[in-house]
Amino acid sequence: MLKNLSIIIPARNEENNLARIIPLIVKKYHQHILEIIVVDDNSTDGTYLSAWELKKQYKKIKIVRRIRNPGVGLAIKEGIKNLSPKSEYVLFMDCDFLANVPDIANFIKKIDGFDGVTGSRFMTRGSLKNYPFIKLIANRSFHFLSQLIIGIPHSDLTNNFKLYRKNLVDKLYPILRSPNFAINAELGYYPVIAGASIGQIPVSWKERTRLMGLSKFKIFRVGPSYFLVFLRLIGMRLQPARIRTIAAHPKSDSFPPKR
Ligand SMILES: Nc1nc2c(ncn2[C@@H]2O[C@H](COP(=O)(O)OP(=O)(O)OP(=O)(O)O)[C@@H](O)[C@H]2O)c(=O)[nH]1
Ligand SMILES: [Mg+2]
Repeated sequence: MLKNLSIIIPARNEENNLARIIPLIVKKYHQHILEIIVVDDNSTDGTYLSAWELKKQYKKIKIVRRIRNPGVGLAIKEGIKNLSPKSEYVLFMDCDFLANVPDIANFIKKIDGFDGVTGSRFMTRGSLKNYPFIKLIANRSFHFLSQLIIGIPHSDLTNNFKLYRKNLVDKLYPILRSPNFAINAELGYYPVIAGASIGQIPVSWKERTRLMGLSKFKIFRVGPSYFLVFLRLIGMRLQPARIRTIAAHPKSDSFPPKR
């Protein structure tokens, strides 16, 4: 059975979603979970207090609070930095993935034989409900161009729903640069370009409702960061040795990870 699973959840103004998603996750997966790392970014609602309330009941919660420079990329990096040395697997997911909690079982089933598994909304049996049109165009263009220019066939690497072996996460950590949502593209694409084996499972995606709070994703603000990631990907493809060198981690000497 898969054990020592760490879950990293970035949370900014997610008071209500956090209080709903944590009990759902713990109820179904407690035997796999080592820790749930909630990274709050100086939320202006009760997210931080809500996390502490939850911790009274669910001891495996680890709360990380960032005070300055909010940014989901910085928050995810902070989450990685706080992983327990016992951790063997890391699940990345958003606070509003309430309907996706059952998918975690499919990630766990699939990871055997892979370095990581990503959740795809665009493969057969994956689905999207009310996905904003502009986001759809941007997402599909990114994947189309990365397939055309860089030769990466995966259908959805930018979704923050991924289960990776900790070994792989350790190697990625030093090369993650985006302070914002573009970190999701870095986390998805770098392992593939570096030659790690990444499986996909279909997942669904539902636009958050008003009751679930406001979206923090602002496409025009983060667009340039995705473009930078794309340029970095081209650089890595042209000089494959670069990612191997960059990805070298003091604790390990090879990439992709040995199992
Ligand atoms: N810690 C931290 N978390 C953030 C920040 N911005 C967003 N998040 C979290 O990142 C996750 C994704 O943010 P969302 O607003 O759901 O963005 P999205 O999924 O692209 O778009 P919608 O679902 O339509 O809102 C959620 O768990 C947010 O709470 C931030 O600045 N800091
Ligand atoms: Mg969301």
